[in-house]
Amino acid sequence: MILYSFPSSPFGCKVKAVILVCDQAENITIEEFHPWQPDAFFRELNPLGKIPVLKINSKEAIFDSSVICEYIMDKSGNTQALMPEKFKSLKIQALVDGMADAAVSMRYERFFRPKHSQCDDWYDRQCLALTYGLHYLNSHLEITLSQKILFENLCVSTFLSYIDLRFPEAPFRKNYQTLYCWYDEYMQNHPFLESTKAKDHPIPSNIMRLQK
Ligand SMILES: N[C@@H](CCC(=O)N[C@@H](CS)C(=O)NCC(=O)O)C(=O)O
Repeated sequence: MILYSFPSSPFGCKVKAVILVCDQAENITIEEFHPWQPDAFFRELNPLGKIPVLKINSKEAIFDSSVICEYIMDKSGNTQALMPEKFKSLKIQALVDGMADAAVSMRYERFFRPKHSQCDDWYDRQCLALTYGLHYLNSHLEITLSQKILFENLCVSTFLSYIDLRFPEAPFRKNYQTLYCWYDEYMQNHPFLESTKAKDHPIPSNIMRLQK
């Protein structure tokens, strides 16, 4: 199987953590693909043009990250172990994916959109989703997260690595200390997850640029 992803993608990092924990690294090759590259072949796999995508055989590919994670957990027989309280896990995933949508959108707004057409109101609205989400996790930590290898914990840890990477100046570590203490302890307890952190990576030169 081939996973198309990019090292900085928070959604891709979540899938990579599940691949590792489910011991599937030998069965899945990771291919770097930036979603803003010319994409005729890629749209055949995912009409939405988004990463991550898991090509499971010569004809079939699955997306999005939530479906890919369930597919890997299911096929490797790990669903019950990683999601003993399935709807709790899925709720946290929905929250974190929504925050990741907001954070990626903020990044695109500032990085891909030309300065003169950037919209501060749009950016601020995405930032609200991100900060309310962080606040929710920070104040419900006892009932949402633990130090165990569970799907919801992997969703949050990989997402926070993306926030550290892309918003290093933001006051999130200062404002949500309970959450970040949990995160730092989690990474210390599970050093093998270091490789699942979001990483900066040179962007291919042939990506599409927004002109207007
Ligand atoms: N709901 C999707 C979101 C994936 C997503 O937004 N990926 C970003 C990269 S981190 C992307 O491919 N963006 C390209 C685009 O929006 O056109 C998932 O969970 O897989």
